[in-house]
Amino acid sequence: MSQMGNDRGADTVLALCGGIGGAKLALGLYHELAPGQLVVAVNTGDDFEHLGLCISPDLDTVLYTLGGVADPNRGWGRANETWNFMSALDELGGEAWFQLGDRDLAMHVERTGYLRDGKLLSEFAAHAARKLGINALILPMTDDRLRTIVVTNDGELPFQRYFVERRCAPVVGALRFEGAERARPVAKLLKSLANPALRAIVICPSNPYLSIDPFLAMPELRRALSCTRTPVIAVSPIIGNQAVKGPAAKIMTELGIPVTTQSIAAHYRGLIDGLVIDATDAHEASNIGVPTLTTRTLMLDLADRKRLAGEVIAFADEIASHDETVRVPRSTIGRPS
Ligand code: FO1
Repeated sequence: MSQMGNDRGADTVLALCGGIGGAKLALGLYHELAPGQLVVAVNTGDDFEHLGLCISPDLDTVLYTLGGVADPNRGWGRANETWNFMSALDELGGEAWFQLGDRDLAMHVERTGYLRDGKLLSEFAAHAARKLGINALILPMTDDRLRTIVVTNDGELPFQRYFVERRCAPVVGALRFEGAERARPVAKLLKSLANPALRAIVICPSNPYLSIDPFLAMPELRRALSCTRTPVIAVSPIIGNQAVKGPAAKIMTELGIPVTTQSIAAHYRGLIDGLVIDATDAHEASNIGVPTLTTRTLMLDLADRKRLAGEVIAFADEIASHDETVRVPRSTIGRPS
């Protein structure tokens, strides 16, 4: 199906997304918006080369989720998967720590072929989205090489070695985003951000340190986010001092950051116009420092995803409707560089 609707600009919503939590809200936005009105930019810091294949886990999670073929239990990979390749690889003593299902393999083989032919990751994403019948613009955040490196008490680990092979066990001291200084956001992402008619920018409830910071580590993207007058709304991935899924709370603790929604707001300070927090954390709302929407942010089913997406868009519209003279352009506020 056509992805051309996204060039219209008006009523378009841009979601910055990484991982499973992000894909859930992206799916809600996809259902709530008219066809062609959603642009999803996806973290590529988790990408890696494995068994000779180019793997883009977060991109695939978004493609499979919006394409309706994601495994509902794992959140990553495809539904109705079989694992014959992995079993055979394991028998041969191959590297079986990263699970590649038989169906999922097709995505990696096709992508690897595209990239070997000199095509771009963004071209492959558009092709895969079209083949999966997705009527939204799905963009890797960059076509350049940017890799998340986790600095741990056990040395520096490429992201998937930390996340999957080591099951997030090593203690995190810092995160590095190799290549970020030189990486350029894909042109369609910059175009989307520069569009004065863009309705909202949603930072999905993805891990801020692992999934969203790779975006912000690209100087051009951070600058573009700083300059936009479109409302930027983040959804907190922390509920009641715990991460909904994944290692966010563990990493925050190891980095000496209190596991609160206030910390999430502080992390995005100067970048966001509003934060969406869970009702469990309502007591923190008065100390957030930006307008706050308190609601149920846990997304257990499609109805939850759609409802939260609708509320996030309405919250952005409300912020946009405030007198422009009252809204302080964020580019004039001190921002972390
Ligand atoms: N996550 C795991 O915990 N174990 C795996 O073996 C694994 C394999 C995998 C293969 C393809 C893919 O697209 C995702 C996969 N994931 C796996 C998920 C992935 O590591 C994470 O969801 C993200 O990188 C973090 O957002």
